[in-house]
Amino acid sequence: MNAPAFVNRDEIRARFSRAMSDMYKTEVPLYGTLMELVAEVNRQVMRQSPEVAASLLQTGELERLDMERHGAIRVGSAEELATLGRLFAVMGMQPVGYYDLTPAGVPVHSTAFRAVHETSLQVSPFRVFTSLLRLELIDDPQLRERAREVLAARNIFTPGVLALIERSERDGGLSQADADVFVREALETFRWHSSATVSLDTYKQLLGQHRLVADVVAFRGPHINHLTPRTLDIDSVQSGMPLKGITPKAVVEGPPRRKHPILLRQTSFKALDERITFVGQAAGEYGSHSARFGEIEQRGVALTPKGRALYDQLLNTARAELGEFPNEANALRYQDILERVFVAFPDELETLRREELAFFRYFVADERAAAGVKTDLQSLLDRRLIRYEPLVYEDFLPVSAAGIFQSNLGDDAQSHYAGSSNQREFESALGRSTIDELTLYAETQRRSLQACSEALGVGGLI
Ligand code: OOG
Ligand code: NI
Repeated sequence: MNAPAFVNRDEIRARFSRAMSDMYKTEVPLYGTLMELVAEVNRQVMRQSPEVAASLLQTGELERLDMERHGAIRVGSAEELATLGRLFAVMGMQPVGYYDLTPAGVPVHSTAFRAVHETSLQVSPFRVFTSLLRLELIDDPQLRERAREVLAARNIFTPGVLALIERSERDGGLSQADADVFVREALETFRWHSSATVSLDTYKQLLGQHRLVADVVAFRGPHINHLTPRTLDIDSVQSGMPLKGITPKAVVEGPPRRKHPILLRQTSFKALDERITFVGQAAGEYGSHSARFGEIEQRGVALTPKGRALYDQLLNTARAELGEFPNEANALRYQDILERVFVAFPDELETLRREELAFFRYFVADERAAAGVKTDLQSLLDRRLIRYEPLVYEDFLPVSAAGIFQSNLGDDAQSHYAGSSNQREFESALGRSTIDELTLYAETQRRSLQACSEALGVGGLI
């Protein structure tokens, strides 16, 4: 008997990401508008900056750019998180990183499910920022208990998807036919529902605790709350948004504009106010809820621990000088401060590399045998036998994520929580540990050097 032919997990993820995008386009038409704007700006950058186009071609990012996006969801219990982890594993997505949002007044902690190897990321870089609500931070014990009950009574997965997760775990993969059904059924978990699972009264109490508590507890499932395309020039998209009738948040999150982008810059537009039917409402009676919004991101080079420490230090300096949360009124001042402070972060690729501030991928530039050449990396670079390109950052930033949450929750949502960061608790809910993203970047860099080493027949590059 032949071994069963399983669909590659990367292929399932690519299909799922496409299906998710199609669903969200019909649910939130503004997302389609944003996609068009991003595609326009990206085409323009490619036309105007041949060096950017050449670099993206070398790393393979050019091919993945049009399908590149991340989504975000929020779940309410350990069981939901653990099952989601298993669902994402069917598509080759693993939990990378731990983000604690409580210091920023958002009662969740999070991880990002994504592919971890550069060849898988090349097939589909789809990521989902996934947050677990920290119910223990609800200070009213009665309401906390009520929220727990409501969450315990819901099932966010279809029986079909649960069966296929089990099958994939048991057999080691899914057949073509099963993969098709899996994508269709998995999508149901992320769908928007215009009816709540609680009364308007309970909803308002939950809202009184925190808008996020209401968003997670009052609905049938963890609706995808945004889907974010990747742009090559976020400032152009930011200024182009009003022309398309979209109002962006005042401040682009992350580092300032630079010649060589680092990490991640993000901007978003306000959540939509959507009509909701609550339990017990008469026909024709409605309330509303806002959760879903739009976001754009620009990705730059991944930083080493040393580079990341410098980024965090400079961001803190800029924020301290601003003296308050960035907002509409201080946006221009914040941008000035940020640009001035970040002058201390080198903006030449060779400096970033030599000072080990960022990760790179190395490529053979010339196949000629390296006979007689000293085989250390610097000599090979100097003789242009090897070249390098920035390794793109695949993850998220906690301060930026907090800013994205805040801008969509309104300023009234800036609560203060005494609870401490609790990665161990998050991982015990998830049922496994999260992967350290820095290790992944270091491995990709090392593999690229290894490949050069083998192709040129020289040792000692790593
Ligand atoms: C997630 C917000 C964080 C990002 O891109 O940093 C995020 C959420 O609102 O659920 O998506
Ligand atoms: Ni996002």
